[in-house]
Amino acid sequence: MYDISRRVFLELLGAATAGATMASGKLSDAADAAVRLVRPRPWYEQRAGVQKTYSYCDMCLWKCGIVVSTVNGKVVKIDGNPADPKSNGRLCARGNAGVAALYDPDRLKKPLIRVAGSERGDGRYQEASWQAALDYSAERLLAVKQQWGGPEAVAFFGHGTADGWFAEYLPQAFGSPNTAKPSVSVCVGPREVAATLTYGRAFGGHEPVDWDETNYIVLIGNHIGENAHNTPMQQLADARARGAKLVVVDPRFSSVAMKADTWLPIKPATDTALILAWINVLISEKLYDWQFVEQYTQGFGQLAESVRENTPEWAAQITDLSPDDIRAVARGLAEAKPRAVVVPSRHVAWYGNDTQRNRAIFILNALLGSPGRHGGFWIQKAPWIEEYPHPAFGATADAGGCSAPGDAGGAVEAAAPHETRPRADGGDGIKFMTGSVAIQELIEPMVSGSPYPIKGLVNYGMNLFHSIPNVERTKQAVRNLDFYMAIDVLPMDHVMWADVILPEATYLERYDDLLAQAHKRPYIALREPAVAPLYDSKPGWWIAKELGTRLGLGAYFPWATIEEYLDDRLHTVGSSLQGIREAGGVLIQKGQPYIEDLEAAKKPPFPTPSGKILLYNEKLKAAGHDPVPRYVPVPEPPAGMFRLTYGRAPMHTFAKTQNNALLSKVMAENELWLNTDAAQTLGLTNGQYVEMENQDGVVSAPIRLKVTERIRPDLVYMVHGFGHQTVGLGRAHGRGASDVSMQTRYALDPISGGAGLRVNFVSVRAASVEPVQASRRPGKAALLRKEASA
Ligand code: MGD
Ligand code: MGD
Ligand code: SF4
Repeated sequence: MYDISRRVFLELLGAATAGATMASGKLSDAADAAVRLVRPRPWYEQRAGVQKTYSYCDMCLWKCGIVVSTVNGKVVKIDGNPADPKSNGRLCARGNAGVAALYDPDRLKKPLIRVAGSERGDGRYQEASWQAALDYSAERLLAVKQQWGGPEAVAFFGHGTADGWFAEYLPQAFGSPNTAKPSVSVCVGPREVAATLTYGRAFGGHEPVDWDETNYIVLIGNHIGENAHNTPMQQLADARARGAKLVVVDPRFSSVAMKADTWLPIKPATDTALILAWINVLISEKLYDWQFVEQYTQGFGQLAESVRENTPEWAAQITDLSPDDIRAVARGLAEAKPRAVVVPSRHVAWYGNDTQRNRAIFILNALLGSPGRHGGFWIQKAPWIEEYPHPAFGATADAGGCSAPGDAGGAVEAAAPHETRPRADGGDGIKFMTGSVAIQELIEPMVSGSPYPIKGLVNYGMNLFHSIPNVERTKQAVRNLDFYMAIDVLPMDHVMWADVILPEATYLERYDDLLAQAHKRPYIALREPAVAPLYDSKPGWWIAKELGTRLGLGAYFPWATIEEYLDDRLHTVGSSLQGIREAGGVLIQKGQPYIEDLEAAKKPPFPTPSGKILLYNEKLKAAGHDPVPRYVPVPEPPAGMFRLTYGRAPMHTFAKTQNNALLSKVMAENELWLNTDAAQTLGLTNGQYVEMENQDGVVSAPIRLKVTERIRPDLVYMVHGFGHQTVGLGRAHGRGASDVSMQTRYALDPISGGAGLRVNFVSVRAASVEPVQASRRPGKAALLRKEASA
């Protein structure tokens, strides 16, 4: 079926192509629109009664805008929202596969309470009503608070859209500073601390790289394409199409390295030496942006003195790269400046010295004059929407009485004054990680009781046994808890250790808070349900409100419905729930998108004490750290062992999508990458199952071997997120191996609290046991029967 006749199409196309930009070989927008118009209408749009709902994707944390098509109460298709600045109407594989997350037959379906007398991890549960599960949870959390000296004895972990309720709002209302997300200390934390120590401001989760106008891009690690954040993938592709140069620094010939002009196969853990050598070339050859340096930086003299010896020849010996290649990239960057960026990576918790590596990157960019300039970094602006007004934290918590379920108002009683204990992650020692708590450092107080015991854990959508290093320590910590509660959608390994399991409705079945995004042009996006929650699942906001009310915190949830809450927030930007729907699910802030001219900026864009970029940082010096980054070697793999590294595959998100029916078809298990020569020495062949043994004698599950020239011989590489152990995950169980199970050690970054994960070493040998899934894999017919009966 076609939307318009062939004749109309030809007329339209003729008119459109007349103005087409044929020089570029592309059709004009009008022609492109005409082509789109006459495409056969997809099957799901040919049915009667297709309903469209606006939302944003939750298959990863990037949050692309989507339009969800529903027919007869069933979601049939998810498309990118063309009005959305992040998706631009396009989604990655995972975004498209959201339907299979909604209809996963293995989903958690009812609240569950662990059977009395069973051990954590036994997996023995009884179904409960929401009322019973929430009453019981609140009672146990209040008992922990009472028995262990206050609310700090309860930790709150969270990751995912509704983590604002569980890892920010609720803990603040409850009075616990021990609240953390894995996306900080096991991910981007060192980068953000480095940015603050250099530019006086965090870099920002939605990396403010001006891809649209840059002419020279350097990626360090950052494997865009495998790391499938939709917007940078599109922007990098466009930049390359425009002719921007691309350099990739990676010990592995990654997908993006294949697309690069230059691949620098660096020896792992030596990147700081390379960056210092680039700084050395810019300074010694006087190639830096001296006007920018003079006007916007301080400490140039000390920087120049500090890197004097860090020549390309010096770095070549450390990095295993050639001095000429190192010099060529520095000169290329200089030639393109200020439209040149050395992109700060996202997952940067690598070696425990990660803040200094990231500081070196920010300093290098400052020498190129790229911060706040076209083709460099733009300066993020906060979105213009206001928070929902709530009582001051700490003022309204009652002494622990439970309110009736659904009592939105809750009783506001006088707060019993409480001596707040400082956060338990050793935050005092990690001086510069202000605000965020190091998640892996909160495990220790659960094990040792020091500096004080943490005895309760509320976990919203955080993969406790797949995202934090030293899983055995985490299991020991969970065994020691008085109460552990998991709010999740799947029976993940850690979920099956909880005392209470609460099934959340998936993102396609619920409202969530508005996405208020500091983007190049700040914008607000709506998530609303496309279908009603399946089974007996409930949205996160509802669970937070009901639990909060039972904890005596009802005053913090004064709104009766989520629609009322969203509507009120939208009124602060002159819109409403209906208004944002009518606007296509997205409101984009009007006006100047970002600071174009640093000199015209009203406030100094670098809010350090002096208003200047700190090439030399006095505070670091005072705290006993290097004021200018220095290369510090980290331990090398012992003979016969390899450094264990890991990364992303475009069709999976962390450890949460391996059970997805569509995505597991594309990639059912991970592989271990090993260099061809190393494999030959070990007598191992491509495709066979192998196992790893790490420096502490821990042996991995069997994993298929990928023998390849695309990796240096001193490391192995695997995709993170496989090796699930719970049988409740019908597709993911027993598939591949888990990187985190081999990460029995991590290197704590003393500046940022980051957990460097690439400090584990493994030997590789033929697998001694059969892969579980291969030996019990059901036939296709059995799988179909299972799905049909679910
Ligand atoms: P990195 O760890 O920096 O991750 O993605 P990135 O920030 O890109 O990059 C992994 C790369 O580093 C690999 O290519 C590896 O070979 C290389 N590498 C290993 N050791 C070294 C070294 O010593 N030096 C150098 N230069 N390179 C090294 C993470 C990012 O991905 C994050 S943080 C999130 S939150 C998103 N998660 C995610 C996902 O789960 N799935 C998909 N498909 N995409 C994702 N995108 C994001
Ligand atoms: P996921 O595996 O995505 O990782 O850490 P996590 O966010 O903990 O776990 C998400 C959890 O949320 C799963 O239990 C999933 O079932 C659940 N979930 C999914 N959808 C929903 C929902 O709608 N509601 C609720 N309530 N739950 C839901 C990621 C973190 O891990 C990050 S950001 C990085 S960059 C690090 N990466 C990384 C690595 O690459 N290797 C190792 N070894 N560790 C790592 N840790 C860090
Ligand atoms: Fe969804 Fe992909 Fe966008 Fe992530 S990058 S939000 S998975 S479409």
